[in-house]
Amino acid sequence: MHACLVRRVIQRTYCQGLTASSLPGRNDHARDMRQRGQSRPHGVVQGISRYHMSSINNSANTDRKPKIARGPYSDVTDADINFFESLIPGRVLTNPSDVDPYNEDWLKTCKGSSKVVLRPKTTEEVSAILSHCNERKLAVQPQGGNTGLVGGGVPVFDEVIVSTQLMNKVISVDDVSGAVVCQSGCVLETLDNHVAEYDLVVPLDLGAKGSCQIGGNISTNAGGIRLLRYGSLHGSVLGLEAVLANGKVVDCLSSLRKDNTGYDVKQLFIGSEGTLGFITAASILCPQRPKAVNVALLGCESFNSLVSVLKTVKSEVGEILSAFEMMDHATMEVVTGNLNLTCPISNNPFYALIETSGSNSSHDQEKLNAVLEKLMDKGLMTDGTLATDMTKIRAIWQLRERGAEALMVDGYTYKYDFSLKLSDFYKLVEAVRERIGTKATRVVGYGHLGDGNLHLNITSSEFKKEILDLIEPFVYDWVSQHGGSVSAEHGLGLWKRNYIYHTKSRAAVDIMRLMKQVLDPNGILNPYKVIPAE
Ligand code: FAD
Ligand code: 2HG
Ligand code: ZN
Repeated sequence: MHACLVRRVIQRTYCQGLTASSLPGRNDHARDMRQRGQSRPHGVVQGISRYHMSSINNSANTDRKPKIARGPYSDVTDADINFFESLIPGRVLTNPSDVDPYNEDWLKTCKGSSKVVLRPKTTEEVSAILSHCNERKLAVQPQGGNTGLVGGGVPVFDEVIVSTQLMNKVISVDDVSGAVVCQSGCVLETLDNHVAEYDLVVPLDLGAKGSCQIGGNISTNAGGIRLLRYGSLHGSVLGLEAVLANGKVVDCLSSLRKDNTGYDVKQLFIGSEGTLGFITAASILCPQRPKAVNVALLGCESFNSLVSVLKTVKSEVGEILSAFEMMDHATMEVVTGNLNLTCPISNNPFYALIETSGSNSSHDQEKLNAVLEKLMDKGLMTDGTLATDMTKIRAIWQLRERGAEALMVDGYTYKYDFSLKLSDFYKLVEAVRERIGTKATRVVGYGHLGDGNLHLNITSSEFKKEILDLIEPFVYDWVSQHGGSVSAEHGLGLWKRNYIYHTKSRAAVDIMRLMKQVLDPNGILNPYKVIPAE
């Protein structure tokens, strides 16, 4: 039986009909389509938003909103609007229908009531805006692509929204060092398409790439599917320019690989979710774009087999491994059921999505095939397919990347993002499933297995307090007791800030408060987020 399955894997590989030369990378598809005049080839998120707006809930679920008192901030006056209009003429939105989309998060779990959106184009404009807001004590909501999943990118009350939407210039590309300098509002996918022209790749990739912006990515220290290969943005960001709450510009926009002149100040802004400064530009170290990409989708009978697959794959093809993702059966059900996607292999309790990126396609395929054969022989996988052509690679990736979108079709999503030891990873999903029983529509587990990052999601037709109470604080306590993190990659935002102590020590949070006090003494930047309530 195993030999037969191995043959199937190999057959599928060779059925793709690709020659050993020039196998396209996943994002080369984007470039090909752009060259054919389609500007947003797989801008998944914008597509999702439109679909979601028209066919699912149309407004944020406010039942869940934590009870927070508005801070001691001023109200926006006509004089403020006039000031902004004189500063950035034609780029001040006040019409409620224009402002509305900026008030609500992608998940439709929170909605603010801001009356104004400012769309600066330059660092100087951001500086003048913040300086004015600081003097007037107006609260500010920094916003990028508004794809954040923790309620951190939208106002809680009437914060002035400062959007980086129009700050989308690429400043320079050094194709030898790989240093790419750009404004913070560059959309991740657009930036990646741009650097592809220089045979470079942005070392970050995620399902929201069609909408999220590099400034938002850096502010959340987004992880995504390539962290396994290229590490976190704390390493890939070479330099940053940020504007402090008082309008002062902090220029750390270096493109040097090595710079040990004192504290690495830029790190403060990476992952601080807009609470310490407003990022206006970044220098990112972009590696050489891989020439050969292969993707395998495997089915496994147990979570333990999945972990053994990871171990084997790391040891056999670790040098070309670029992603190792997992999905459980419930995830496959939701993406195939709610989005009409097709799974190319038989039903299994667990699935592994393995991507390799290298420079020699026939060599990589040979190595990957050899591993798959080994996994079959050991009985660690029951079925699998290997894709080398772009269409099939895309189709397989969609099964994993469109999980968040598929869940939204159910109605309401309770979304969690944990770091856990692999020995605990899936036990939490099972514990939650048992606890919730039939009260929820589904409990699913997927994530970046190679990084120990579990995405646990529960859905119901609408928000139900009864379900939330079964989930929280249970999941946070469980993760804390098992030495995990309550936010692996999405940040704390509004929803998770009060669970910070489940992962961070009091002393560490005290330092966070001190840093906030020093850099933003009036607390105007992204209030009510990240730092826990006193
Ligand atoms: P926003 O949502 O606009 O903002 C996020 C936070 O950053 C807010 O706190 C905001 O105030 C702050 N901010 C934004 N811009 C600036 C700035 N210029 N200066 C200072 N602060 C700023 N996340 C992952 O980590 N990994 C994934 O794999 C992943 N996949 C996703 C898939 C989907 C379908 C979706 C919808 C989201 C996904 N996310 C993922 C979450 C989200 O895309 C990331 O957090 C992303 O980095 C947010 O970028 P954004 O531009 O949309 O930021
Ligand atoms: C992903 O990895 C994103 O797909 C979203 O981080 C996670 O939907 C989620 O819970
Ligand atoms: Zn993720």
